[in-house]
Amino acid sequence: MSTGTTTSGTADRRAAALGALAQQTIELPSWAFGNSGTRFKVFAQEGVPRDPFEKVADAAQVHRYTGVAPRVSLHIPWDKTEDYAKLSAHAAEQGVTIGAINSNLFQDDDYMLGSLTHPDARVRAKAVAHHLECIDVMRATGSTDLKIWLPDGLNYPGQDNLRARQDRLAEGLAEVYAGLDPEHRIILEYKFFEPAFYSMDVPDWGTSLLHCLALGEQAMVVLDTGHHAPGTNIEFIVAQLLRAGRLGAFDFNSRFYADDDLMVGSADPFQLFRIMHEIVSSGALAPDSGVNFMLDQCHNIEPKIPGQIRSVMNVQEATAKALLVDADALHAAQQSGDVLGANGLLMDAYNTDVRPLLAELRESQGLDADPMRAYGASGYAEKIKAERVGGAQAGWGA
Ligand code: RM4
Ligand code: MN
Repeated sequence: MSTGTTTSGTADRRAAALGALAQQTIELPSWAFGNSGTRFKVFAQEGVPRDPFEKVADAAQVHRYTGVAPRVSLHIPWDKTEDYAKLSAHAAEQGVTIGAINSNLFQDDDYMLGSLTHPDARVRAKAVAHHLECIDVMRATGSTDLKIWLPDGLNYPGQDNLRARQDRLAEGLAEVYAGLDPEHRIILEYKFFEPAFYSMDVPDWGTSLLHCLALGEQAMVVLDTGHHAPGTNIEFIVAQLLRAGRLGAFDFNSRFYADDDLMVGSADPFQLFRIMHEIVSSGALAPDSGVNFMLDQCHNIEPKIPGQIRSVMNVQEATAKALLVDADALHAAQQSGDVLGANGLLMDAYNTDVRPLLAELRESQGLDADPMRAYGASGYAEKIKAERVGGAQAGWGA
């Protein structure tokens, strides 16, 4: 225990943490339930969903055992369906709602040299039209976030004009923005490399933020934790975007090397804690803060539903630890220049075993203290393996 931390203060923080954790929500990606892999191989798993209805049903299982995952993001056209209102009603029956609608600009031959930044006006118009279609999906499903991740970029210096591409992008985004309803937002993601290797058109938070600022109040930045160069101080970016009032969402995942899309909190739980500390200490955990906490992951070799359950639990653990930071003592230590005291206070919270606290939270909500065990015992995995025979499994590109 660091000096300055009192026992009654600890009990108060624990109680406050339970209250805040009870309000936390995490959004799940529909594509996490389909087959995925690397560019070398997509491994098929038994029982994988064949359509968006089955993906939503699987996502609902994660919510059922964790109690904190009430929304599912869709990816269009991967989750294209005849009747989105029907999909939305199906989600409601399962106890979840439709979250962000993700556009897809990376699997059409027309987009080889770009989408919203393409030199050809015909291709740019097609990319804009795709987003307007996604906005229609939002209207039919009650979704409020249009998530744009742009694969656009250049492989070779001189391949296209860097500035002209930014101008085209600004124009295209403005057309999409004009199609939003008042309750809608554009959330614009950035990524430093891949699929383009010389220069991405939205490589970093600064570029995303500049476009959002130009668009207006309904445009916010998405921070995908896997989309930075190794060693990047992500919590600094979180702090900066929160200061600017433009942190719209997270795409949580873990990375060892690049955009690995591994389970959040598995590669670097301390980084996740530092991110959540910025969130908690700036009040951005509150349900009305405007920050949508989403997962963007693929479970290539592990079973998908338990992979999502584990991920949700990892986010909860990092959040709980961040909520246990003694903010007053930390502030005092920072003000007095107590370097080791301040660092010690943060580490005390990080090193706390919060699993009993989360077990208590779940039991108070009528859930099993151990969601992994409860899901395992439910028989759902066996049921979908037996039932989902035939048809085409959903997967990367399908
Ligand atoms: C991209 C990006 C997007 C996600 C796709 C599947 O790298 O992270 O958020 O929708 O992958
Ligand atoms: Mn992402």
